[in-house]
Amino acid sequence: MKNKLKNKLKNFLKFLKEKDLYLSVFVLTNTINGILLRLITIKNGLRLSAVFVDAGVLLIFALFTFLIKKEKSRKKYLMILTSLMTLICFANSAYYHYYSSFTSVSLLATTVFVKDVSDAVFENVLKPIDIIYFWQPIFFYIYIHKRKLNNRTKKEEKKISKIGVIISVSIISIGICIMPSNAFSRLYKLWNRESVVINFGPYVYQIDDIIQSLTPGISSIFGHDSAYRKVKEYYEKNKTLKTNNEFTDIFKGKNIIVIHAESIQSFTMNLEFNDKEVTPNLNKLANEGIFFNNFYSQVGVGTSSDAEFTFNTSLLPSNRGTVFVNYYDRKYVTIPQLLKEKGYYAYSMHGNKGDFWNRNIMHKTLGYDRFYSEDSYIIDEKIGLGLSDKSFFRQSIDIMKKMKEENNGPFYSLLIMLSNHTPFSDLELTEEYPTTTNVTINNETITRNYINNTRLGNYIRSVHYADAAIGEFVEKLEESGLLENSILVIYGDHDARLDINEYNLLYNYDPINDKIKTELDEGYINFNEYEYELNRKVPFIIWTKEKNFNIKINTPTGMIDVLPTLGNMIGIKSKYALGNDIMNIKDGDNLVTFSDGSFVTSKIYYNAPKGEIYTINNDPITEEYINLRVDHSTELIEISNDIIYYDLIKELEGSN
Ligand code: GP9
Ligand code: MN
Repeated sequence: MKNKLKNKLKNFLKFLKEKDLYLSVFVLTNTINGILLRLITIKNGLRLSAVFVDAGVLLIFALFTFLIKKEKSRKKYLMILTSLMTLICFANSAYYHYYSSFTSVSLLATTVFVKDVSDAVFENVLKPIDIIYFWQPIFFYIYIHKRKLNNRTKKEEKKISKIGVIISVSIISIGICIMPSNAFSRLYKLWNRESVVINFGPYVYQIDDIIQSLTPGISSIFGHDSAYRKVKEYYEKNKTLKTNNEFTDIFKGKNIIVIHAESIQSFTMNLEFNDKEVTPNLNKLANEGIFFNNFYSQVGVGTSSDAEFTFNTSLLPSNRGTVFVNYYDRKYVTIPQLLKEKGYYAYSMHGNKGDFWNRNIMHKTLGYDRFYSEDSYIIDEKIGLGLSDKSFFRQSIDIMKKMKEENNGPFYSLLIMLSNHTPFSDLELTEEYPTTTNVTINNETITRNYINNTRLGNYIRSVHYADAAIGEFVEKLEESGLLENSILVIYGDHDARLDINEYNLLYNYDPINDKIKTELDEGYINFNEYEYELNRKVPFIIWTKEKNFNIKINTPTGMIDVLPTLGNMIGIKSKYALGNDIMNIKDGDNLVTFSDGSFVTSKIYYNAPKGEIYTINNDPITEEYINLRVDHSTELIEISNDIIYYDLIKELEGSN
């Protein structure tokens, strides 16, 4: 038996060498592309399980060639197949560079937004390296061009197919055996896409994604009951009694003006060029107000819209599609709704098209009484994606005054900024802010222009513009009396997705010698991939002209904590909130979970796909500390996703 199998295998390999090598070439070259994709994106190319699964699945696809009779059709089939595989690699590679996640067909509905930000896409998303995968179809075409592909008898082909299937099943089985134990649950749940690509490779990932995206009906029937039980139990177990603290109700009944600050990262608040701050206005508001210094946005692929969603609901964004586009018709408990129960009038303003991110519809779901979009503004000055922030704020003041006159009671207004959107290159209209540094060498002052015209340099100038726009807006609010009895809340919606190498220029430039420091130089900062993650912080500021707080909160805080924290100050509470009131956290440690299961606390950054830990301070870390948080992060993601996917708040409300 053993010898028989051995002989069969031998014969098979001989066959391949002689005539059917094109099947192996197909498998091998596409497997190489799978490795390349993992190397270029997650920097984890050689995980053997993925190599085996890739090769096994590709071999099965390749064997289908034998079902086709005509030589020409066989070539066509293989070329179509190989082009599809290449496209999967290319699309995922390009997508990953922008979203740090893998693409999904459930996002086809959002491609309309990608079209709108196409400038940004072409400038920043497509990197030259992304076209590397196209070597494969070119090579493969040349390779099979003059080859005969049906030079065997039917019997021989049958034999090869049989052995091929045995080989394929065997290597896939080996691949599965050497995977970590949670790999299968991740394949099924698909919220940790990176982990699926690491373990199963891109081709199985994409098939999995297509199946799961196209069969929501089927999976919702299967998963609903257990999801409902799990979510109900979670809230019963975690029923938090309202804990009052010194911030409880301090802003009760005040008007609330929220600024959604596009792509502003906190590190810009610590920068100066030639003694001029990049963000003097934000810095002033942060110093006078309550400033969350260690605040992270927790967006998924829905970026701006996810930030809005988590801010308003204290739920995490969806891992299957985006809430604004795919789950706009669900029931959520939100800040505007809770305020409206207290007599507030809630409205939102944005200088871009109303259907971008499906806001026209989703803002109603979130509870805004009105949404003023591009149509309500005169586009008299354009920057980047549309109306400039300065003009937007100027015109919004008029809307706000009108709203105040027309409606009694306090108001809740949201202003969504736009100008500081990638690619940050439309700077003719932005205020002159030279990102140069002067150094004195031998009594001579020399101006170093090292950062100008880099993407980081453009970003800094663009942030400076956005900050100036906020400054002007606060002045106008004051002039028009809108600051009376009001609080101002500012949040950065997500990071700017700058390349890690750009930061090297920022943190390791040596102006004296006009060069980038290396590890051997004194003062070199090792800005590694984890420092990069920690640096993705965005500002969160609560300010009122009526009181100087001068409070800086260093506790790690996530967008999910906004509703409980701000809610405690303004007198509202959602029983479905998954975040914490940061002011109740006494030991200064909090868990900020990102949608792929990674998290940050005051002690560690945990990278879920890779299972790696980066320690932030020198506090001793126990296994228990990590495991508890890994479990809780998984729980938060699952509860959030189940609520969104199965519309569970509606049911839970109904059952109360
Ligand atoms: C578009 C704006 C940008 O209206 O909110 O969205 P983003 O690309 O940042 O998700
Ligand atoms: Mn945004």
